[in-house]
Amino acid sequence: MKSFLHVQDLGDLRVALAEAKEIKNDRFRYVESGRNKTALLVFFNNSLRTRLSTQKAALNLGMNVIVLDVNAGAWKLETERGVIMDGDKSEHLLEAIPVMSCYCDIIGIRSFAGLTDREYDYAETVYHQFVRYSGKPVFAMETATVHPLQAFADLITIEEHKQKARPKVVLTWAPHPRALPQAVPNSFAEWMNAADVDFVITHPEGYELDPLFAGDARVEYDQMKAFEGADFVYAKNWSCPGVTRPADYGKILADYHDMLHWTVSDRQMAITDNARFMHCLPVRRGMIVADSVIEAPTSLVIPEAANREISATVVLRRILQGMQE
Ligand code: AN0
Ligand code: CP
Repeated sequence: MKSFLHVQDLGDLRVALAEAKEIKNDRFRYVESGRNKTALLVFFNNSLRTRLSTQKAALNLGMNVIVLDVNAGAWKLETERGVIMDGDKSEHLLEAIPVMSCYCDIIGIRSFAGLTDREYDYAETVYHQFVRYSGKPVFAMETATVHPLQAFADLITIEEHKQKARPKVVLTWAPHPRALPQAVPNSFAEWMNAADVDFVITHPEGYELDPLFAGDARVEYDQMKAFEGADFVYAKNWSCPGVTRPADYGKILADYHDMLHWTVSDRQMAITDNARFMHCLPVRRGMIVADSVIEAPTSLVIPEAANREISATVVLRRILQGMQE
C-alpha cells in the first residue's frame, strides 16, 4: 500500500479486520518489520489521539518516529503555487516536502479542510502534493475530506461490540459552535457502506454529505425516527458540505442555540435498542452529547480511541509490506 485515504486502499475488509484482531491480541507480533524505518508524522492541525496512537503503532512495529508540528517551531508554510511570498510564510511546501522526505521512509499527514474552497479541499490538494513531491508512501491522519484511521478504528469497535449479525448504525449530526470539517462523517459513511451493517444518516436539511461518501445510504431528516431500534449511535458535527448549495460550503447553517434539540441525550437514546454511543473525540459535552450519555456504561468513546492504535498498526504494517515488493 502506497497511499491510505479510502476504505478500498485496504482491500478485503474482512481480512483487514482479522489482521486487526490478530494485532490486538499480540501488538508486538510484527516488531521486526519496521526495523531501521522512520515514520514522519506531519501535523498542520492539533491532535491528541492521532498523534499518540500513530506513534504507538509505529513503535509496535519497531519503527523510529519523528513528529513535526508545522505551526509550532517550523517555518510557516505556503501551500499555494503562483503567489508572491511577501507575508508571514517563509517557506513553500514544494521545497519543504522533498526536504522532509530526505529523513524518513513513510509520511503521515494531518491537514484539515480550509472550508472556504470546496474544490481545493475535495481535490485533497495538500495530501496529493505530499504524494507527488515526497516519492514516499503517504497516509492520511485526517486530511481535508477523510479520516480513514478513525473510521477503521470505529469499524473495529463495532465488530467487537455488536450483538447482532447486521446491527443498525446511525450517524447523527449534532450541534457545535464552530465550523468543523466533513472528514470524520465522510469516512465513517464510506466505511459503513462497505461494511455489513444497516446504515442510516440523520442531519438537518442542507448538511447532505457528498455522494462520493454517502453512497446510497438511507438519509432520515427526522432524528427520532432514525434512532428507533438503533444498535450504535455515532454522533458528529460537520459544517455544510455544499452539495445542494455550493455557496454554503463550510458554513454553519443555523445558530447552534436553535439546534440544541439535536444534542444526543437520554430522550433519543431511550428509543434505541439500548444503543452504544460513539464519537471520535474530542467532544463538547452539552453540545454534541449529554453527560449522562457519554458517561453511561453503553458509551464506547474510550474503546474507540484505544482502537486507533490498532487501526494505525495495521495500516503502517501494510505500508511496510508494500515497500518490500
Ligand atoms: C476535528 C474535526 O471535526 O474534524 C477533529 C476530529 C477528530 N474536530 C475539531 O476540530 C473539534
Ligand atoms: N479522533 C481524533 O482524531 O482525535 P485527535 O484530533 O485528537 O487526533
